[in-house]
Formats: sequence, C-alpha cells, structure tokens
Amino acid sequence: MRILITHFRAAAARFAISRSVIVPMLIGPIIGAMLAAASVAAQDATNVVTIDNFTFTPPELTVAVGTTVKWVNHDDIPHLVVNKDKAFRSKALVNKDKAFRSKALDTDDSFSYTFASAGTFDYFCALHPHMVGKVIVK
Ligand SMILES: [Cu+2]
Repeated sequence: MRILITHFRAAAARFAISRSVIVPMLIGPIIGAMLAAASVAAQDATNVVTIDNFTFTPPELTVAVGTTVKWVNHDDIPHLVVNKDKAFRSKALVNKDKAFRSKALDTDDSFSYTFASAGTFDYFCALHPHMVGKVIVK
C-alpha cells in the first residue's frame, strides 16, 4: 500500500510540473496574438485617412512627428494623394522632407507616408483637385 501511495504521489508531482509548463506554453501565444492585434487596431484607428465618395476622412488629421499616415482608397475609381508643396513648387524649391505624392490608388490600394518634420501639410487628389485634406504634424 505504501508503495502504491508513493507511486501515486510521484505521478501527481509529474502532472503538476507538466501542467505548470504546458499552460504557459498555450497561453503565451494567445496573449501575444491579442497584444499584436490590439496594437495594429490602435494604429489603424488613429493614422488612417480613408477615401470614400471623393472625400478624405478625416479631412484634417493631427499627428506627432515621426508618425506614418496611411491613405486607403475605398472608391471604385482611382485617386492620388499629392502634397501641395510638391505639386506647385519648382523642383528646386521643393523641400524633400515635406513633399509626397502617391501613385494612382485603385480600389483598396493604400499609400503611406512618414512625417519626419513638424508643419502643416495640405494635400489634394491630382485627378480631382476639389478633394483636399490636411495633416498637421506637431
Ligand atoms: Cu481623386
């Protein structure tokens, strides 16, 4: 009987060790995936400008220096995102830190630009110049 109890305790101890290893192994990746999803969602919510029905939304976005802003075209016709500084100044005068121009964005295409310096960046769609927006970098 004593042998049986000892054997049982040994088995129970083994189970306790294996459970203490397996549970974190299972939970670790789940928590990691949840954190990754949360950080992606937070970035998307704050730094995305959507293009819908010939309109940039939000029309004015304020971000910190170093922020990447992503424009996504949800219309079924192409749009371009062009900084006014880039469009209207001669090449010699364009401040490269403050100039951006996307390619033509088809449906669900996106364009990202990282704002490395502070300032107000007016932009418009080169195909439909009445479409305007603004990014304020502080
Ligand atoms: Cu357009």
